[in-house]
Amino acid sequence: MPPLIFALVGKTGHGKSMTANSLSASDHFLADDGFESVTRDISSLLYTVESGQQFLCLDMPDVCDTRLALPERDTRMSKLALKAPYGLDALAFIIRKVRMTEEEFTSISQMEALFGSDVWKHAIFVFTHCAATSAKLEADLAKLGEEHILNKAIQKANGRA
Ligand SMILES: Nc1nc2c(ncn2[C@@H]2O[C@H](COP(=O)(O)OP(=O)(O)O)[C@@H](O)[C@H]2O)c(=O)[nH]1
Ligand SMILES: [Mg+2]
Repeated sequence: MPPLIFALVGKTGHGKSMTANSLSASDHFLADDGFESVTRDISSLLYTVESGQQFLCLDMPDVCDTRLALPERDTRMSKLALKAPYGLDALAFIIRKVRMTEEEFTSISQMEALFGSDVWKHAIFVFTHCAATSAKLEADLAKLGEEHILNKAIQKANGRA
């Protein structure tokens, strides 16, 4: 069975590396609050779960940082193409729940521009810094309203949050 390939995207400090460690049951990915740890490269790890299925996890630097010059954002995306030349099976959007800003929402809409309109078919939304139950998370999302960019994106992703 070929490995399933997925990438973690989202803003720096929102918990991509920590989620990558949890999923792979490793401490391979450097999870840190320190600014120095901010990396421009993709960290990757191939791991096998109990069923024997292999996963290739790609921990991405922020590709939606609007402060970055376009060539740097392109470089980050092209590094992904090198790591996964045949594309991704899934894309996990890591969102720090306690700090959902407008910029965060804008970066969700940018995903379609970066990864194409099919992106939602492969998207999974992961909320970090979220001690609440899933019912509370659902209630908080509902408060944003159906037309909210985040709820529309989750809807397009078939509710995978
Ligand atoms: N309390 C809490 N801390 C988290 C969670 N996810 C990440 N962190 C912490 O937030 C900081 C940034 O996480 P990191 O994975 O490095 O973020 P990245 O820049 O997106 O890779 C680290 O100090 C993590 O330990 C979470 O769900 N809850
Ligand atoms: Mg990281």
